[in-house]
Amino acid sequence: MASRLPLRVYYDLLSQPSRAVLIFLRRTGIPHVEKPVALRKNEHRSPEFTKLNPMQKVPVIEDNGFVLTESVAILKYLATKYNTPLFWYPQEPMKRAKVDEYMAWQHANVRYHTAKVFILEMLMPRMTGQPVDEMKLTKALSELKGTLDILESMFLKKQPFLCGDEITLADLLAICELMQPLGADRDILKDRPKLIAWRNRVQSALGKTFDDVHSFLYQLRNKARL
Ligand SMILES: N[C@@H](CCC(=O)N[C@@H](CS)C(=O)NCC(=O)O)C(=O)O
Repeated sequence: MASRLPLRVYYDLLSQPSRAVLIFLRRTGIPHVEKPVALRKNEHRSPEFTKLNPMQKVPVIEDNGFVLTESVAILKYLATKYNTPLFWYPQEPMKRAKVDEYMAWQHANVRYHTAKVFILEMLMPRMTGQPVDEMKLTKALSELKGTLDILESMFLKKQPFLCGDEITLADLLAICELMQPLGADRDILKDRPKLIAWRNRVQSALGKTFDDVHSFLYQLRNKARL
């Protein structure tokens, strides 16, 4: 019988969707091998990695020869293939549809707006040596406000997690995006008690894995404080 290769995950800890996939793998105990790909060293542009993912992005998984990109597809695949506890990605059609609804929405909303703030406040000044463009940052923060309002008024209107009473893949993807501006010491949930309470619930559901996977982001935050 042909031997099965262990599942490999290619990731960078500064990549929000990578962190979501890594947390899921560690938290659910799916056996895997972790392969860091340092974006800041351009390792994602190496011929070897480009062969694996011509889009030159992380995360990627390789499961016994099956290569998959895109965090949402990866998380759904892992939950289904490895029979993880049902609360992550429920089978009941309406519950599942609500998780899918969030995951379809988040790319152009939560991800887009939080990443923009992080890029303007942290990445651009580092890459160009120029100070933060305050006008652009103010605009990005005001656009982000609308997205945070929707999280509170729609997704968390009458339930503890984004899609119901238990944590799902939606919460996992969301928390990793919402944490990103913290790298520049900006807590975008500050002054939003409803979202802070949700973050606390998600963090305690994820346990130590959450802080482990965010360790690099915390280091950046600490440097930004100096
Ligand atoms: N839609 C993709 C996004 C992947 C993505 O944009 N990854 C970024 C890091 S967060 C990346 O690898 N960027 C490298 C580049 O674009 O050069 C997903 O959800 O997995």
